[in-house]
Amino acid sequence: MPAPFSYAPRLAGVPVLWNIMKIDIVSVFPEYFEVLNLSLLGKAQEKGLVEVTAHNLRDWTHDVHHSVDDTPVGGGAGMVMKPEVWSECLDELLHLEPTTVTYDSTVTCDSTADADDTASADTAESAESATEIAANADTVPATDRPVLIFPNPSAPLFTQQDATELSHANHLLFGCGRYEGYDARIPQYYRAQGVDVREYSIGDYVLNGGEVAVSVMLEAITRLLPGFMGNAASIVEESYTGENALLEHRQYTKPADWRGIKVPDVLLSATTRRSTVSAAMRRWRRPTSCVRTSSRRWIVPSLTRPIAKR
Ligand code: 6GU
Repeated sequence: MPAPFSYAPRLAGVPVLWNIMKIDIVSVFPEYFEVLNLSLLGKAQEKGLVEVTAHNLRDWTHDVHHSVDDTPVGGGAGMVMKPEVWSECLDELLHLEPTTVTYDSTVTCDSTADADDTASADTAESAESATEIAANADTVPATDRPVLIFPNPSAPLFTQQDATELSHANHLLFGCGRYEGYDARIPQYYRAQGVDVREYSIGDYVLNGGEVAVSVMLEAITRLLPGFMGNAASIVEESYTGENALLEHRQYTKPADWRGIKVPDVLLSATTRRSTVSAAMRRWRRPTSCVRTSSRRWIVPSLTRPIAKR
């Protein structure tokens, strides 16, 4: 029976066995990820919380030019990353044998419920149905299966909820696309093999490749691992986390009056000990968070939740 699945951050008192999270990154610029040895993620590697390996996709090529891309079928600008090179690499890292996928080409399906693609029924593009083979596999908690993640500007947005969910996985494998992207059959094939495949965008703008997006996702995921950050409460309280996922209220430190701008009185009078949040403070913070959230995001916060516990 699968373990109960929770979106709660790992730090919220959930008993966790000590697992090293294995992270593989595949890129044509693996040096880019040397930066991960610095700062907190470097410390997390030293502490044995995570093990990050950046691989060079070109190591899986066989031609003299080590080519990883080709011109797009159907025309268009730029180059598309070839499926053969990726599959040799991913098969090795995921310990899979190469197979041929059989599927019903009249049924269309994509894990990201891509309605545009499924609408064009008579094209090879519509043959997303291979994913159906693995449809049930998507209900298994991420923890037990490797998760293969492709950054893609056309994919659904990566959220804090995704970061929390992925922080429970034992093995993450990121595939960084470059050029105009990667052949769409790559995620399709690995879904059909039962791999938990995700495609995410980190925002509505275009980057040159997936490397920056992977760094962003990695930071969001790994800081949720138990023992990664000193202060567990700061993770539970911050923006996008928790039951109502509000943006955080404004923060102040001392002095109470700086260049004529004052800290709100309610916060000064409410301050007791560093870790204590009084009812008065909560009464000020929650409405300010609600106003911020509704004016800056397409989310209408619930005003019905009690503002403060007594
Ligand atoms: Cl995941 N990739 C690229 N190339 N550009 C992006 C992105 C990803 N997310 C936003 N822009």
